[in-house]
Amino acid sequence: MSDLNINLCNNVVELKQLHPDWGRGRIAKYVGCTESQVRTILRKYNNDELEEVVDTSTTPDDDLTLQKSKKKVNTYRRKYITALNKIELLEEQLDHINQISNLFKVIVPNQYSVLPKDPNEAVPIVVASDWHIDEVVDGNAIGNVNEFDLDIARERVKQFFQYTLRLHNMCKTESPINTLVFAALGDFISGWIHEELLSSNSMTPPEAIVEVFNMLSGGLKFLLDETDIQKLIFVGTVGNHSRITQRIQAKNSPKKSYEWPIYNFLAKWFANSEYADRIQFKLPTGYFNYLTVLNKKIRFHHGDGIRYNGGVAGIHVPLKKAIPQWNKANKVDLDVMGHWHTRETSRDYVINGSLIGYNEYAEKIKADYEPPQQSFFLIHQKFGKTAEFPIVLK
Ligand SMILES: [Mn+2]
Repeated sequence: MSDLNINLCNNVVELKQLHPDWGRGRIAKYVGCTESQVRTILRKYNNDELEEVVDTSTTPDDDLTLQKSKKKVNTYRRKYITALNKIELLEEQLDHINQISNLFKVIVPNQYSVLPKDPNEAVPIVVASDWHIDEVVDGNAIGNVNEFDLDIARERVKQFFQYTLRLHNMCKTESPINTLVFAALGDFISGWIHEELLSSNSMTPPEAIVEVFNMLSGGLKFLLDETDIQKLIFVGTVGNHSRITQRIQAKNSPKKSYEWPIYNFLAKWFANSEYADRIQFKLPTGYFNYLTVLNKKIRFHHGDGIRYNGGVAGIHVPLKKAIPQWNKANKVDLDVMGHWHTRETSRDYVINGSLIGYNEYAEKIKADYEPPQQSFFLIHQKFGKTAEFPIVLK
């Protein structure tokens, strides 16, 4: 052991105790000696010959001091290892952060700008039909899902015009609106076509048409007053309920209806008013009434020209058969009708809801329930039929 000093021996032994997995080469490198010196020291230590290397020249006090120093060194060594582990962990975290930063460079949300106001014109079409203002619906008879009389009719008609104005104003914020189409599609009164109506209606048909005239003239005047539309086009068709004949007749049908005088009086009344140059009337000449709106040809009718006997697919199937047949004579882009008291809309047709709402007859024929409502939609220069809103009246 002459060439091995006591400190070297202690360091080698201690290091081996701390790191049993370290090889001789690593220990030698760490303490600054040769591998063969490490082998010699460890062999001696393992053979309990280590006491031979104990330096007897030192005093106990020297040994105590040395022992304390060694403990300190060990403490610092442990701290150093802990610090190294901590650095390793932090480096890993930094690596994660760098990866996320690189990801952010790839995920860049697209930037969009707000469109300027649409330059394309839009024409609102509001559909008024199936008001049945003279009919009385007893709420108790239909589980109180609806009730109807003249007062309720007046309230719903008022709301109908108010909501029409609101929808017009809403649409106008994005697209220019110069024209509004008001489609009056019939059955404004129930009339006396059935005995039960004769005995239960709140008014006679002549009384009722005066009331309808007041409602329509007031409502149209309201729309002209409250908007800056240049042209309000009134398109009229007559309903089956307003007929004056016992059965529906195909010939000259518009002139056999109480709605004929209503529409004609309206046209005359407005022609003699301050609104004359802002409103025009397209009175019915047959079952259909055609109007072209922004290059879209539209066929308006009451809707009783379709036969439907309650199939599960609803009115859609008979309509899909009827429209191509009608189109053979006169091709249109859109059919707009009422009569069925159930608001529907499809690619090539619009069916209006009713103002009277669910009644005893609807219950009897198992019609779909819906709240009283009317239709409002836009014909847009670019998109065609769009922006379809129910005007719900409750
Ligand atoms: Mn009808």
